[in-house]
Amino acid sequence: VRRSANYQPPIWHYDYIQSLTSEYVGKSCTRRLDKLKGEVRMMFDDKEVDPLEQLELIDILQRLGLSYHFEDEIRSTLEGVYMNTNHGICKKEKNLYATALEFRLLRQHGYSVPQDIFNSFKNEIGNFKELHREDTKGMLCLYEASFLLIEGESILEEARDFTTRQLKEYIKQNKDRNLYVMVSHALELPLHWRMLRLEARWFIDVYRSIEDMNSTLLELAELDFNIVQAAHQEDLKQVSRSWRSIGFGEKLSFARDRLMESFLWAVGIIFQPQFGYCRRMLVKVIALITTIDDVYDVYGTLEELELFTDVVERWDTSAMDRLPYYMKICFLALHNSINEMAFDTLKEQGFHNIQYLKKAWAGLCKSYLLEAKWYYSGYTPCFQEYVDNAWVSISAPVVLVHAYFLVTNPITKEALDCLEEYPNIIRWSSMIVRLADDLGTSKDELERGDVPKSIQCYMNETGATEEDAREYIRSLISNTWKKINEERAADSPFSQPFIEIVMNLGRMAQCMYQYGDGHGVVDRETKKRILLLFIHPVP
Ligand code: F3P
Ligand code: MN
Ligand code: MN
Ligand code: MN
Ligand code: MN
Repeated sequence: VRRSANYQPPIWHYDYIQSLTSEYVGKSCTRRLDKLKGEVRMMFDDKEVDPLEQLELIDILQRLGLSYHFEDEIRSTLEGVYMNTNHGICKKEKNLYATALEFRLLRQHGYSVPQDIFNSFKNEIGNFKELHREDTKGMLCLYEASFLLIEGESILEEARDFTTRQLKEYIKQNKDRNLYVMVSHALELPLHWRMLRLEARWFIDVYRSIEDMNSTLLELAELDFNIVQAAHQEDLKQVSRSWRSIGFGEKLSFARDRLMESFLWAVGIIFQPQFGYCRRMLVKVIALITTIDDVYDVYGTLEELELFTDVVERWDTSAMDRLPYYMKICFLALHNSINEMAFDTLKEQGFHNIQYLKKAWAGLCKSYLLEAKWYYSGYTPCFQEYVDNAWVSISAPVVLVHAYFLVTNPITKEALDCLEEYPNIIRWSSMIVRLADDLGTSKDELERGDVPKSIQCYMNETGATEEDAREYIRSLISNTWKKINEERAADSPFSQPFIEIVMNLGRMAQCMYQYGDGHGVVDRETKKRILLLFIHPVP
């Protein structure tokens, strides 16, 4: 007998998606946008402004989701700041806020700034000085900065713990409305871990009510958000046409049909309008993953799954005959979709990448199969054995291998060799996706019948309670971010845009599973987010 997951049917129908329209297209829009962009550029040119104001401008542009328009200006401003502050050693000793802001922005942009610059805010016995407790703005800024730490940076760890405690105290007293909103938002998830588009949408509303806000920045942010949304709607329409022609919704009705939710993942990974092709291909990859995952986790028998895995490894349509009908549909759709993407890469870049793509898919299916075997034999692996497979079975490596080819030009031999071995940064990001997914989905998965996930493996191995196990998983996520912070500053054959994508995938997972299974359960938080990002323009 086959299991059933009783997944909700999709709530975003084809006709609805095709009917989406936006006013934010056309010449008059882009003309206004260009004018506003020009005004912001002039703000960077003003040499009279003090460096702190420059840093604040960069921070606001980033939070408003606008920084991608001003990459050159931001780079050269930070270069200047870095040089002037004696390689990151800040002279403004007394101002915690300015020091923390400078530290965060410089590290974000790849400068090496030592954690020691925060020593001057500590007392003789090495604790953060109590006098800073009342400086909530400074506390908040230090809190956000502390998440750019790498392993072993104990000053930043202390800073994170200290500021977390102070900010929690502040929340209880609730003084200034705007600051309260910022603080509680930050405590929920730090800026460094947040999905960019949702953060931009949230911050536009916050910024609007800030007393000394700059109306040019606000207008630009609103307009740009809506223009980007219009571009996203076009991507969505295109990809929904191709998803409908694949027809999984009809033929594989046991599986989740999650085009719109897959689109949310893709936008979390890369949102800039000029990357439409990359976005659309990633949506397809993620929607395919979602279906095939259900074939393994829910519907297929072990015998069928062995056959399917073998066919994917061979990547050969002539091996399909032995598959049941639903798996033929599934494999041929996968094979054709991925080969089509490989063809596009060959055409555009002169490079044939199918061996890399199919290897990634075969790796995913093998990891799925191992989990299925564990399930049917009632086996509970120890925690390490579980995660050694689970960072692959979460599918993040497949997504990232595709993403690499979709954003890289030229493709280099060096990067390919590195990609084949799955470099650390891909492993860490995948680990975050896996752990976040387990926190959000394992309860339902176990109820419907699935392998024990990280929480259960840890409990089984250590005898911990579920709450303790969850706390442990959360601390692992936190630690894994430190490793990512370290890797992304290290020498690497990958481009900055690709490294951003790798981090964004981790961020997107923490967003998707923030309140439970946001990918499987479609009508709660995820629906609200989709409305906010893709359907309703900023008023
Ligand atoms: C395979 C799935 C997901 C994970 C998706 C991850 C992406 C797109 C990077 C949604 F569709 O969830 P699920 O909880 O069933 O994965 P699992 O590996 O636990 O079966
Ligand atoms: Mn699953
Ligand atoms: Mn699975
Ligand atoms: Mn073939
Ligand atoms: Mn799961």
